[in-house]
Amino acid sequence: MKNLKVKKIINKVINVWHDYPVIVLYIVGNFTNALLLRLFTTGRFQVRSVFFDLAFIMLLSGLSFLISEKRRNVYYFWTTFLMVFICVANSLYYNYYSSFISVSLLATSVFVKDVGDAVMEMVVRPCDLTYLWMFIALFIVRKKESILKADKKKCKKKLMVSFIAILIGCSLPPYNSFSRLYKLWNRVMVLDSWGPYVYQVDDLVQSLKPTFNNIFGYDKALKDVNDYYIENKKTPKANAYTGIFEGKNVIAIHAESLQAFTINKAFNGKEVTPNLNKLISSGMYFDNFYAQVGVGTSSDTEFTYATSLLPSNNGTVFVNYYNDKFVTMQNLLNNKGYYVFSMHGNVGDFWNRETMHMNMGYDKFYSKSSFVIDEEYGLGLSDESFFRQAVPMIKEISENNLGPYYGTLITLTNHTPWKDVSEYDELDLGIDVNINGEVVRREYLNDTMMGKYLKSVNYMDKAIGNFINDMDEAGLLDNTIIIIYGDHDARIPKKQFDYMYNYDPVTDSVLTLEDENYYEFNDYDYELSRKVPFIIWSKEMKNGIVNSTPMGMIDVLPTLGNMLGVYNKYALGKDIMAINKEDGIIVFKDGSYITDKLYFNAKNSEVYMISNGILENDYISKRSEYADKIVEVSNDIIVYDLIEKLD
Ligand code: GP9
Ligand code: MN
Repeated sequence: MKNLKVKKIINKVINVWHDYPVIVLYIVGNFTNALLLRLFTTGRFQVRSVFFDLAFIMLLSGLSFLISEKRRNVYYFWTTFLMVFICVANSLYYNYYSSFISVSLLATSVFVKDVGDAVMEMVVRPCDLTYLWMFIALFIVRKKESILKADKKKCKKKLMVSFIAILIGCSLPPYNSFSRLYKLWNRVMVLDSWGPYVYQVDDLVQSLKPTFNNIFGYDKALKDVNDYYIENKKTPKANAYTGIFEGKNVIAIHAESLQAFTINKAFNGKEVTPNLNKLISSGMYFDNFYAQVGVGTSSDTEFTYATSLLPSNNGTVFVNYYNDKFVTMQNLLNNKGYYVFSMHGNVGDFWNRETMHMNMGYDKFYSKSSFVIDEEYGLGLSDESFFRQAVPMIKEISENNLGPYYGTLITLTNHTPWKDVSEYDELDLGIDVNINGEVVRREYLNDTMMGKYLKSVNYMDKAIGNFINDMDEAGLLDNTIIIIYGDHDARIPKKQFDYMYNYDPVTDSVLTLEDENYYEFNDYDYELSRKVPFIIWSKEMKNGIVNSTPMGMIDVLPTLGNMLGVYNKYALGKDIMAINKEDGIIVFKDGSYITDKLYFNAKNSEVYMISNGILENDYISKRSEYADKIVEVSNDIIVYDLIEKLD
């Protein structure tokens, strides 16, 4: 009896497959691809999200019955094309960024294209292309479909299944996923609980939001942000650092991909960053400092540094919101009589800088066309030539202006993939090891990605060192302070760190967990190693100060601004000189944060302890709430262009 029933079901399935292979393949194939995407990215499966995949595909297949049978295969092809595209793009993107792709990236893709070869080198894995099997399968079965007339009944049936799948999905945990779907700060969590297809539709809607912002949410955002500033009203309080640099010239060096672990690091007795180390030994060094970027990388850091707001979650400020009004370091200083300029050896429209720098309050942007291109590495003019040519230009600026100047010098050569490094490499990262009285050469880091990066940092350090000497010789350092910040981490894969820390030259192998000298560098150590340096230096400074308060790019304007005598009442960061170590917090765009005690990873809702000690009961909840608010207020200000509309 039981056997008969099973047989019947199997026969039915075979019949359905036999009669309607295209629809069956369409449903099963696209569903399988969504599962594969999870397998090749996060490796996590939330049961509820699987129901949303099903609901999405059933909805699309239901709608196909409203189309005449002649056109239906075209419909299946194009909707499958979109779903496969979603899987491939997200699979590739996740491997590089540990997050999922946004439609708003299309607007910034022109910049990603220029740095694309680096991306391609690192990310294409065979598994990222497995989703393409769907096209082959569809091609094979495409003509075998039984004729199904446009049929409203069939459409209704499929929509019903879709509706039931949505109901089941919604009844399963986690229950706070609606607010995640709405805010979309944490893309990984949204995909975890809603599946890739719903995630991408959500992302599309959120990316179009700025276009419709007058219809949706504007009033609420304005009220929320106004309330925030009323509740958190800050009045500037003077401290020991207030105005110490008032009236001084400032040169801020935006150091491409400079990570803090390179500082004070040496190989074969040679420091990677001898010049920066020297500046640190007499200046101020913030050694617990992080960039807070999103997809806008370099440009996001420029934005956060200048405004003390976090970058947007919907698109990139420089590309999508270049018309917005912001209070910036540049326009505050401009109002104080500073001449404010920027210099960069790449084309002016990269990251839309030409337009955005004017909006930020720069008087002039000297881009690639202002320089003689006598040496090119990677994306443009070499750092050495860039800095060499910058000195006479700064000299001219200082002579032509009565007031002080503020200049941002954006470096370029240390951009991934450090392809030309062999042309300027001066650092030997090999090891000579003595084995049984014989000297054996181990190449160690020389030909690795990490090695190329370290050599490239060493080159940038040399270019900065030469620049400071040239500035001094030109008499330009006497009334000038130098700021140096790493703009974001270099995205070197974790494996490269494991190798660097655990290579054993004697055995020419990499230590494993079982070895007593094994240096453990787990996923969270890797996250925490994304630190970048922040240095303030002037010729007069003699005794170095190291400040280890947790500090983000968002804190630069309140901290440095206080020293320069400017104040932005909309700043969301803190003056690091005015707070205790335990009050420092670095909030990232997805709601994750770092304090002196712990790292809270919002993607996984996990806590990684940095220091020992007992936490108050509400330590996490309080800070998570604070982090969410900072992300939300920043995003609202940007998306709804609120600065000039606040009370
Ligand atoms: C390009 C440079 C690099 O001009 O600033 O930008 P990034 O890829 O680091 O965002
Ligand atoms: Mn950069």
